[in-house]
Amino acid sequence: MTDGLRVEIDGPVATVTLDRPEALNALTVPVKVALRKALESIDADHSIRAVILTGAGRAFCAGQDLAEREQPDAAPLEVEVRERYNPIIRALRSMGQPVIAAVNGVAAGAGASLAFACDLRIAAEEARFMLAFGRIGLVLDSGASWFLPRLVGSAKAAELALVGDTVDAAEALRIGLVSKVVPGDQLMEEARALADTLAGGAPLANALTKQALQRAMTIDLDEALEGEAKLQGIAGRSADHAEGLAAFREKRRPRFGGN
Ligand code: T3D
Repeated sequence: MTDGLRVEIDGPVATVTLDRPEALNALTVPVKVALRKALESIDADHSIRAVILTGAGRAFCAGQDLAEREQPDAAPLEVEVRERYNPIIRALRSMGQPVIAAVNGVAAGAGASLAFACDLRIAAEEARFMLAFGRIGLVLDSGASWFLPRLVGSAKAAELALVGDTVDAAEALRIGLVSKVVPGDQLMEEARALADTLAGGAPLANALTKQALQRAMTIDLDEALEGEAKLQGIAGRSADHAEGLAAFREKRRPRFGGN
């Protein structure tokens, strides 16, 4: 536990909450350090099988804390991005568990990037996305330039990044930025139900599926086909696959052990 970040583990689901509601969960150095550590420690804990990332109060995350940025001892932007933001994005992508962004309110700047880096995004009706970088004379960072065209296509990505319009939840659903929109008071319940479904799946297969989907974004069909064959070989040798087959045969729910 750190000021500004809460991690709650309930059975196989970890909920990571950005928790500075008075500043719309803007990201300070201590929060970034704690978030990276939390993600790395969740990745190493094989009892955790799904993760929810959300924000306390009315915002998901307003991006970099701009008051901190103006402090005389703030690290140069390039250093901050390379050493503090990028490792968080890499941790989100490489962790074995699927990560759901439960976007409860505004996601701006690097806050939007955090949501984009998650495997799944569901949003409250009050949620909105803002590529706020340009408004303060900055460029996309924390993976936004990579994720956005892949999520919504290059034309829409250019419009969002350059014009900087705010995308409300309904539009986010329409353009494929989120996969579901629910009333705000149902968001965490929905996120938990989704996390439970993911947690009931085979952990190794989930981790390998994550790998396959990420790799597919940068390779051609032949490489993807070969990659799938290799990953299927690994999954096929797992005890979870044997358990899945046994459960099917015995007409019961599988009990995956994660190996
Ligand atoms: O290290 C680096 O700098 C590199 C990394 C850069 C990546 C980035 O994330 S750049 C983008 C940074 N974020 C922004 O530019 C967004 C700034 N915030 C806003 O534009 C607005 O707050 C929102 C549109 C997100 C929400 O507007 P609204 O009207 O709903 O709320 P508000 O009144 O503006 O904010 C409420 C409080 O949160 C307010 O504090 P106060 O006056 O009540 O004491 C406001 O100052 C604070 N707050 C909001 N965003 C930030 C923040 N405090 C610090 N940093 C913020 N980013």
